[in-house]
Amino acid sequence: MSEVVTYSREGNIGVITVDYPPVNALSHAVRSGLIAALEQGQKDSDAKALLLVCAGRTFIAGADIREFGKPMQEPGLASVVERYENSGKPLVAAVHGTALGGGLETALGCHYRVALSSAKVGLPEVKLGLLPGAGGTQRLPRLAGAQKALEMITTGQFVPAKDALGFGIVDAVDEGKDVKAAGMTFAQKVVDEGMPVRRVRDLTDKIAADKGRDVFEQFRASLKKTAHGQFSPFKCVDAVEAAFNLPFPEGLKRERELFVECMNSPQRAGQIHSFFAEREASKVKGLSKDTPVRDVNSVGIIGAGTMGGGIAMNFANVGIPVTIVEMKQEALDKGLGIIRKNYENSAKKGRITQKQMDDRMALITGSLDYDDFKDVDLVIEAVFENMAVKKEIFAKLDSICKPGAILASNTSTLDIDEIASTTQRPEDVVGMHFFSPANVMRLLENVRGSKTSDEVKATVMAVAKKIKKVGVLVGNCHGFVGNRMLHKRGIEAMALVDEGAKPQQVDKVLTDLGYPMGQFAMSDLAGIDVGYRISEELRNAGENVPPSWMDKLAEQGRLGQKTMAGVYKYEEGSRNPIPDPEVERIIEDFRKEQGIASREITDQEILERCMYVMVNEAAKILEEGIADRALDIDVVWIYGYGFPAYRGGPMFWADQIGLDVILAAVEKYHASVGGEQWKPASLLKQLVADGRKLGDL
Ligand code: T1G
Repeated sequence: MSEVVTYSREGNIGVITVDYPPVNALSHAVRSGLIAALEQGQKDSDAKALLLVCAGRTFIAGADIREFGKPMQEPGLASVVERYENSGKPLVAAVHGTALGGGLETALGCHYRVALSSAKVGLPEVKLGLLPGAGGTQRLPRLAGAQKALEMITTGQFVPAKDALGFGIVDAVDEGKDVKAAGMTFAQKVVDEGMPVRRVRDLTDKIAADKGRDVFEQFRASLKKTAHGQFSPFKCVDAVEAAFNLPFPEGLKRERELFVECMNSPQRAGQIHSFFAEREASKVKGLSKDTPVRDVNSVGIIGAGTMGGGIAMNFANVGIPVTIVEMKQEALDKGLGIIRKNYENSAKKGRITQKQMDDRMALITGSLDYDDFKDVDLVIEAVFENMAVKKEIFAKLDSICKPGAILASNTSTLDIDEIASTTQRPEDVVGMHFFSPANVMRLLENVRGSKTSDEVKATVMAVAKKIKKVGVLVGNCHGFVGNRMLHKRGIEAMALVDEGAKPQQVDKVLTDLGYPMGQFAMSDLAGIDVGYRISEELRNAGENVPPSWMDKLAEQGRLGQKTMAGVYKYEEGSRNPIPDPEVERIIEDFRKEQGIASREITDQEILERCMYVMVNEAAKILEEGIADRALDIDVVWIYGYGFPAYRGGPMFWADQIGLDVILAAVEKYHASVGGEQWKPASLLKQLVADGRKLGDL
């Protein structure tokens, strides 16, 4: 008998129990154990019905992703599910936690499903570049119909038990906390009432109702906008459509063909890398998992601007009280008003209830007095990027906050050690770099200073998890990891336009790669005045910052979306960037002023110069120890800048391109332009020489 799946009988119910921590994933051992336990249950003449239940935190959460890419060992999951569905005895699945992917598919192979009200179900394979490959695309529509099946399978959404009941996916919801008791009660009911073996594959009413509808074309059209460049979402639609066009056995075959196409796609490799990278990044290299973590039960925020307000919402959303301090009542009122507006918008869209909004607003207190920070566990400074101002603030915090309070800065580029130097507690000072909009973007770039203690590092990583962010711990340098690489890309993007490319050509190369928006559309979103002010400050400080056509835009008041004109123009109420001939004229005049003869520039050159310069900079970041692993950089770019998860992140993508190819290009550009920008990273050269990958780091 397998030790991960056991069979026992209680009364006249045979109980099949899966116990394979952490999430009962369907490893080979579990699949084999499921077959063995089913066979025992079939032979057990005293068992009049069978119950499938899981130990631990959740019902089966899916196929064992760690097995992907390795030779599949029989029995495959689809055959396990088929054996369960063909059981001569009624089979009940009792679901708790998250029944996902192959887990839900296994439950759909059973004849009845009961779920705890706290449970959720889903088919999130699409998030791994796959599709449900064990009958989910054929069975779910037979219970929930075409529309709901397509929604669930193309988005991978988790559906709460009560909704699943309404959709027909589960047959009963139990308000208790004991999933086995819930399962036993339902199984006993099946026996006592003589309820039949009811195979999902035989259900036809939902298929008949939706046959011939054009819902599939509608989904394909909408996916063209939302799943730009992705492969598996479209295959999901094809698979579900087969349930309506083919008999069940042929539909299963069609699902299998499409699943194999997805499994063989480079996008599957990228998405699974992203899945594990996100989890690995939360385990800081060299930081013991037993490092003590301080309690963070109250938070102070300095600055009620866009960032401060967004940061505050993250804490209120998880029930942590927040005090926001501003200098002036007017700024405070404005900031609190924006928070309220954000919550009202979410409530209007049904994302939160009015009560949730009221509870969250009640957790946020405005103040003009720093003394209100004296008892908080964590303070996050979110004022504008000026070192002198930040140093003054931290000196003040140091004198007010209690011992053990963590003092964090949301700075996006500035030196954490210099900020910490104004306090008597540098070990309690850290960077917590949120990404705008802070209540939406999932990345939290935690920046360790040279004196930041392990406890504080562990605490801010735990805070990231608590506020549902993806935390990455990085080292202290100008721009840390994300913005340091972005800065290099920005230099190349600007140079490419100087040399003859149009802004929209550069942006299209980046959006075709899968970014949600290009370099210049991003400038318009952030505001061109932000970069202009920084350049002017540097020039006034005597730095040599060359003039740029972007400055001309700022000087003409073309600041981006907020003035409906920047690099692009915008129609009233629209964020859609429209190329503007006026800007092309400004750029042409600038080229003439600078004596630049413009030339045709290929998309390939744009891709190489925008992306390879970042890969080279990332190699420098790794060799300097600013990032511990290549996967940390992948996570920063996926969750901070929208780099497509289906390409695995810039490091995973570079390994797929080939570091030798990238190094040759870097050396070519270095030969033509020289300087630091393209100086080949020693690490890159070493990896190529050793035949290793960035992913090996
Ligand atoms: N396989 C292997 N390991 C998994 C796993 C899986 N499916 N899911 C989670 N883990 C590990 C994870 O790496 C971590 O490990 C630990 O469990 C806790 O996870 C045929 C082909 C279930 C909602 O896509 O969404 O079925 O770091 O930190 O935040 O059609 O994990 O502790 O060593 O995420 O509480 C479909 C993926 C697979 C579900 C729990 N299923 N997992 O979240 O914990 S494809 C999925 C999740 C499939 C079939 C197809 C989440 C979770 P470690 P965690 P969590």
